[in-house]
Amino acid sequence: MADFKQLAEALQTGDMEQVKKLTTQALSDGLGPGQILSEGLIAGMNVVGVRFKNGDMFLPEVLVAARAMHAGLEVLKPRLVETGIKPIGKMVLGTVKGDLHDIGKNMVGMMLQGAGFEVIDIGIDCPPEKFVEAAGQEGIQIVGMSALLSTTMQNMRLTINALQEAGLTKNVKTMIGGAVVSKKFADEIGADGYAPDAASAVDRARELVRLA
Ligand code: B1M
Repeated sequence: MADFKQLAEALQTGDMEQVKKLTTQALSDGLGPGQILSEGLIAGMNVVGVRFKNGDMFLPEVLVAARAMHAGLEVLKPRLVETGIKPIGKMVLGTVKGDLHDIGKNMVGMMLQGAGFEVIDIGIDCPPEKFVEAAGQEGIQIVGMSALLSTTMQNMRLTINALQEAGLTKNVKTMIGGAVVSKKFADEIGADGYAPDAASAVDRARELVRLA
């Protein structure tokens, strides 16, 4: 019989093969994909998020755990689609114009997906109009922006202005993050949320979905 504790532990240690095996086994034992997702994969990823936030786990380990999470999600995906489990929120995520850094953004995206969000990743070096186009899609509740350079952080302001001009900020909340930005900067440019790391980004996104 599938063991969720074992699955969550395999995820935390980034054992991709074991995660795939235990996820497949759980499905063939007749367990629901939603339960496997929440009690196995997300439970494991939540621990990773907390340990990373507390400094007990480092970036390479988080990336390996995130890769294992993806492997498990790939196994579950067809069954999740069949059962029609609704994502808890839908968001767009990208690195702003002029900025090519994406490691942090990808981590944030994976953590959000792990927490049950549908994430539309629009990539790096995204001009405001690309964010506007993506944010106009059906059901988008949050637009997430990442920036790592002091020269590109101002493009977050331009993106928020563009979203406002397009009339999208009534229904869509904005969230920013990245090493160069802060809560103070978020307030200054009118962003609805700021998160200093991937685990906090999940908490903030949960709050923003309630407001959207
Ligand atoms: Co660049 N780089 N880089 N770089 N790079 C930094 C950012 C820098 C601090 C290094 C330094 O000088 N000490 C510096 C920026 C200085 C500044 O502006 N204040 C810098 C520079 C100057 C540059 C270039 C200009 C260098 C050059 O060419 N002269 C150039 C610019 C290219 C461009 O973007 N146009 C450049 C290029 C690169 C590489 C391509 C070589 C590579 C990026 C590879 C890639 O991303 N695919 C790179 C890297 C790797 C770094 C460092 C070493 C590491 C960044 C990283 O991935 N951190 C970085 C120095 C450093 O940070 N120690 C540096 C790990 C990652 C997990 O953290 O991205 O902060 P982070 O994400 C965190 C949080 O910030 C938060 O959650 C994440 C997980 O906890 N977060 C969000 C991020 N996005 C979020 C969004 C959210 C919420 C939270 O909501 C939507």
